[in-house]
Amino acid sequence: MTKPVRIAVTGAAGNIGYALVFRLAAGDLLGPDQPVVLQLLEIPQAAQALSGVVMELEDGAFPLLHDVVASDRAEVAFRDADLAFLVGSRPRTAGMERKDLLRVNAEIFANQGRALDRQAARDVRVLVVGNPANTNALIAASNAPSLSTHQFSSMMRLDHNRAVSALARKAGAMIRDVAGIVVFGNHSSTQFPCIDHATVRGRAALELVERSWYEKEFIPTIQQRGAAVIKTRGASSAASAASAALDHMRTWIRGTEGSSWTSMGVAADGSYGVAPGIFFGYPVRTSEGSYRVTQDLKLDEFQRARIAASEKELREERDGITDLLPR
Ligand code: NAX
Repeated sequence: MTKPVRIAVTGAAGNIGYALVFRLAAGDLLGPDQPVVLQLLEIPQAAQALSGVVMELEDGAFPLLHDVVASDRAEVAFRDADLAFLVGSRPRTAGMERKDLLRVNAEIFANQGRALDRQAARDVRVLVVGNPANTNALIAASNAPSLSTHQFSSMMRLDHNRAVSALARKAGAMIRDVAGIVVFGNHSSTQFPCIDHATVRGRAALELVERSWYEKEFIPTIQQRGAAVIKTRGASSAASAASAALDHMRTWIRGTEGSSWTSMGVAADGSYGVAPGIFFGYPVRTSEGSYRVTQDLKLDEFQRARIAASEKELREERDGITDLLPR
């Protein structure tokens, strides 16, 4: 039998975790011939809820689900993990400042980085979803010195998918007709969803939609989409976030196939004028678990200003947690 792939999911009893684990068990990430072991991490207060998720996974009778491990210890959940989805984090509670939230979550991701360093498969691929995702990815990677920073990434794919879908709807096209979108920067309201290089059925997107729609409607709508979902649904994005997490990991493993690039939060390397030291949403091409920042895009003043604004925010986030960055 094919050796199962070990997939760790943190925050597995939360909203996104609950949407994600059943799709992983059903083979939506690795296909119908690849068995999986799910290694689920929760905090002790959510242990009972996690037991309920495990019961439902059993009741799903998923042929590909070889085993399920449930734990409140990162060392157990990350043991020999080939892939890790770091979803679990603390939500903001009443009276909590953004910087307090950053701090609480920074400590979680520092611990999880250390546990991955000790326990995970040496070629593990780690996707950070829990917010602030880019800075949490930086912290986890920095606390895992025996792994490469290139084994860590943060999720911009939900923003990317939102942008692709909004452009397709505006242009009266199908999702598959849209290429060349990138979401630069932070997974926050400073992000820059860029269609300057996008095409729809091979034609430049900006020949099909008005510039004013792009600047005044599209960009703010994508930046604020998470808040709009909360307002409308009464709960934050969960199924679409889980779906984007699968898309992100699948593209990373399988590759972008020469077509276009995707958006991933990865270690800044000077590309597009963003100095190292933060995780930044970039256009990347992927192949078999590696990625390369696409260098081909020409930036004008409009694009550069938006990239700089998001970079500034990420540097400020970093300034709040520098003591948790050992390398
Ligand atoms: P929930 O609050 O429903 O679930 C989070 C779960 O994580 C809870 O069950 C909690 O017990 C668990 N948890 C907390 N600390 C933990 C720890 N130290 N180890 C393991 N588990 C822990 O949130 P949910 O809606 O699932 O969202 C999860 C995270 O994704 C949040 O930080 C959220 O802001 C973030 N998001 C990121 C997105 C992105 O595009 N990068 C989009 C969606 C989402 O907003």
